[in-house]
Amino acid sequence: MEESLSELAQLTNTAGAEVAGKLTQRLHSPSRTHYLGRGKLEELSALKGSTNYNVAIFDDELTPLQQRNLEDALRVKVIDRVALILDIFTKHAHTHEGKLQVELAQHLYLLPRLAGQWSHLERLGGGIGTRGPGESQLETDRRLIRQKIHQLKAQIEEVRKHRMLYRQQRKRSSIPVVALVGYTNTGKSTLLNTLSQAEVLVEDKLFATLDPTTRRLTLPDKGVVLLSDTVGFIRKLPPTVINAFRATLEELAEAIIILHVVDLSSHNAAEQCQIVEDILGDLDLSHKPRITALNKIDLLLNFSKDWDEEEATNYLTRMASGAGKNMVMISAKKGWGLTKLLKIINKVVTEIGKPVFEKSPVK
Ligand SMILES: Nc1nc2c(ncn2[C@@H]2O[C@H](COP(=O)(O)OP(=O)(O)OP(=O)(O)O)[C@@H](O)[C@H]2O)c(=O)[nH]1
Ligand SMILES: [Mg+2]
Repeated sequence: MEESLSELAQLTNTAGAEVAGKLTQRLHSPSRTHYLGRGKLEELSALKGSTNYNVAIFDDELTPLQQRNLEDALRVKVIDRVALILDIFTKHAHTHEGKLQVELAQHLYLLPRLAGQWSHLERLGGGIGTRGPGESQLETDRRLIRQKIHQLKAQIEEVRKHRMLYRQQRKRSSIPVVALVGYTNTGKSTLLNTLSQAEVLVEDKLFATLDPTTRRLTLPDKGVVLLSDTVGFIRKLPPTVINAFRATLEELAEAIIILHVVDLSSHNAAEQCQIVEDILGDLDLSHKPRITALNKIDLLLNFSKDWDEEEATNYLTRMASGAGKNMVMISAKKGWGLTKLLKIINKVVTEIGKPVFEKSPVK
């Protein structure tokens, strides 16, 4: 929970807000009506006096009922983790495709939530034989949103077709694609930059990259592969949101190798790996040949910390497994371990099939 919350704080900063404080509660299950228990809710409300917060962000998906009740009780804007992530997505989407996908994700998120927005008006309408203004408004809103979703899907379908053509072209030129995947902020774009001297935006922010970028990479045996960078993964991202990014994620399906970038300096590295594994499984990509790059090893050398036995053992076990097959420790920032990484990519490409020697004209 602590880790999830500190990640939520990072997301909050990335979205441009400042964390005024945090509050947690151990509950058997969240309250159906208010998410928090009554005492906690009062505590949170009282905190407004000392911290002056004007938004409350919850680390779980809230139901429309919970959100509305919380807003009534706290008199501030209440959002949940998914809404926060969508907000960041909106800020970071730059291409036509990226924007369409984010807009679709937002509308898919909004649709089931609309139900709550007008129900207080419905209550006022009495509901017996009368169609309150709220209800018809709700129907209109729902219809508009469904129409919009329909439109966006059609537009994204166009983009997909275009991409498919482009992919077919690439296939004909038979340049293998290596796809970078990993938890957000692990250093995928940095690695792409260092390896290809490309200028992809690198930021110490979550979801710096939303739009896929592809660069050409020459291997030690002079073979050529395309290295593609795409959206990072994160915990608690609902399937509807992941689905909205299908066009982008389809790039992964075409890759012959998945290059998984892990932030080894993160104390959550193991859990982040598991989340990435799960999402790869959902996307039906678990079977793809895999290379694991354990990144940010430069940070491991100088961070001091009071280790306890369990932490130390877990950590060292993780490091030791780095000696395994197709796994390499790197520092994308410092350029460490990249020769070995390129050798491994070369080896796996050769194992899979024909290495490509000719330099074909590719964007
Ligand atoms: N010290 C150190 N920092 C690194 C290394 N690789 C990346 N970083 C830093 O980690 C942060 C995130 O790097 P990005 O390359 O943007 O990460 P990403 O995986 O592309 O992140 P998203 O696009 O947000 O999913 C940046 O501040 C980088 O400078 C490394 O090897 N060592
Ligand atoms: Mg990136």
